[in-house]
Amino acid sequence: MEPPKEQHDHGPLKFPEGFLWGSASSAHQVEGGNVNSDWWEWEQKHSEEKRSGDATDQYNRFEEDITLAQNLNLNSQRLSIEWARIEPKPGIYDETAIIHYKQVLKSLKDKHFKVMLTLWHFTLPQWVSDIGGWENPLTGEYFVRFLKRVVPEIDRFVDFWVTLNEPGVYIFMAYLEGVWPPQKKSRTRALYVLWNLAQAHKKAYQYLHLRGGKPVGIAQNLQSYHSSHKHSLIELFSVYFSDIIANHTFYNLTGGCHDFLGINYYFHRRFNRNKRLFPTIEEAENQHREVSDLGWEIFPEGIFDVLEDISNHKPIYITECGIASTNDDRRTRFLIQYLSEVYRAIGSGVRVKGFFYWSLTDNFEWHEGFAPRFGLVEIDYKTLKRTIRPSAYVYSEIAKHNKIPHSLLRLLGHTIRVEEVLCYMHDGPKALCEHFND
Ligand code: IFM
Repeated sequence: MEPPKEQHDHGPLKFPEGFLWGSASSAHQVEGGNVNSDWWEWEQKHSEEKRSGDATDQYNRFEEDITLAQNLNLNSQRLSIEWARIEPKPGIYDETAIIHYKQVLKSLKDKHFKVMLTLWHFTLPQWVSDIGGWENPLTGEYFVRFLKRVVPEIDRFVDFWVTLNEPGVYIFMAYLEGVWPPQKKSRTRALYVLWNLAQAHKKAYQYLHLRGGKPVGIAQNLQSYHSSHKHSLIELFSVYFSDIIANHTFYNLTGGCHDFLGINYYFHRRFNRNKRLFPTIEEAENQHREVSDLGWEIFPEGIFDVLEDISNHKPIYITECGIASTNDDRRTRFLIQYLSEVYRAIGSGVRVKGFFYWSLTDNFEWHEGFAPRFGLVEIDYKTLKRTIRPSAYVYSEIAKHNKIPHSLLRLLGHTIRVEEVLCYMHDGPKALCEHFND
């Protein structure tokens, strides 16, 4: 009897027509010189390495960075404008800053990028922080006043609005961990801030949605949760409860005010009871799991899980996903693995429409300073010279062809070396196979 034929799926992972391939950044992390913000104030009280200073000087080098993104075949960009720059004093707007952002956005549109613009990405003008920041319900009013001043000037250059970036992470870092400004550790304040951010989003949504018909959403950090292999009831309960609190609360407070779901994916958490009364989250590093330079577990299946879980028939954009690593082979593997999982989610019916790698260049990683290297493009902080990392070419090829070649996936069983991937991309699978047979 003939043995059954082995089934092989040798096709490439072809993404839907019009898929957005981009990178994401935020103003404070790249621009430099954001002197009227609460973060700047915070940084001056910390050591040199924790100060954003000139950052990557993107404020002056935006043309160079936009050209880099264009040369890497990206068709979209997510960036933010800086409230503290535009409204450095209450009700006083800096025309030069507005003109600057118009130039940046126009340059993107001239090069045919789809533009996703974030309106608040963690930083506040110092004067807003002085009146209590997001603890004060007036901040939401001021935020919308700021939008009413700036949006009419720029909306012709924008395709998607992101009102708020990662409200949950902000609340956690600033009000529960007490690490980020205003460094207030208080659950009550955290709840006020949550409520005020939700109200601010709703008001901003109504204003933006009604005026231009461009889709409006938030960028929400979603975490994937699992229990340890023992699956005790209390572990399963922790998974369920954490998912509701971390992933769904903000959506529950702002239901109906999202034209799309923006998902930032970085974290996988595993609960383990391990003879204790209550389970705790395992440190991935101690479990010998692969982690980034920040100790964050590399868990590609997690992005599939959160996409499946959140999917509600609205279009979804991965507004951020990236890895801090000085090992570019690891970044290459990360990209192929995570994008394969995004593809799998699309195949199972989730409407993912785009992927924005965090980030185009290395940048200022908040209280971690400049050490974490997220960039497709390396920054030499002494000279501010940009150097394209090899992994960027892999991403670029995927973006250009709108697909992951199947033979790239075969590499996942091996220790990926980015040179081999590039050799494959330029000379075809034969060259790569030969390489492996060496
Ligand atoms: O750098 C941050 C960004 O500001 C928000 N999302 C996560 C990124 C990496 O930590």
